[in-house]
Amino acid sequence: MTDTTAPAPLVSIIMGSDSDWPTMRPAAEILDELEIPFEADVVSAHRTPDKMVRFGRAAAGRGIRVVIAGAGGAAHLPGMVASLTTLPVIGVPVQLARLDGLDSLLSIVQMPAGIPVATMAINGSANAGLLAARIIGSSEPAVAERLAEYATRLEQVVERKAAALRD
Ligand code: RP5
Repeated sequence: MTDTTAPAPLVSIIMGSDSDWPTMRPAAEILDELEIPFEADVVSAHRTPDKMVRFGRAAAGRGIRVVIAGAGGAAHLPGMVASLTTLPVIGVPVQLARLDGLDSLLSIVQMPAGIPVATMAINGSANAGLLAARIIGSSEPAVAERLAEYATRLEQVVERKAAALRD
């Protein structure tokens, strides 16, 4: 049954295959931690092209503010979705067994002028979650505040580790 009390998602995490989920999960974990409602689904540029077009055209109207799109190999999903919406699209190159993810990175990063995709590092989905949060935080002070707290916690972890090293 659909939970009608759940807040509407602001971020959509899509990926070319369910096999991408372990790589994309850190984006979901970051958004959870920052209390940003999100949704996650498999949308394939090649295997479910009609679904991709429907998704891209409807996302903004459904209240989505940022799309995070992960794909591996011939990774056309982020660029194709960016061509179907004016929402910011963050691409995550997923590393597959061959070519070390370089194929995914290059096929996402080399967009033609006019259709931007913010490309993360290979398997860099945690930063995709953080970038999505920053985009939302630029107009929502509560999210910006949680991002500042996240940065402070990160700093404390690094300092604790450095102290342990010195002891
Ligand atoms: C891409 O093909 C997906 O994004 C995935 O990274 C890759 C392999 O998909 P599976 O064969 O594991 O479903 O479209």
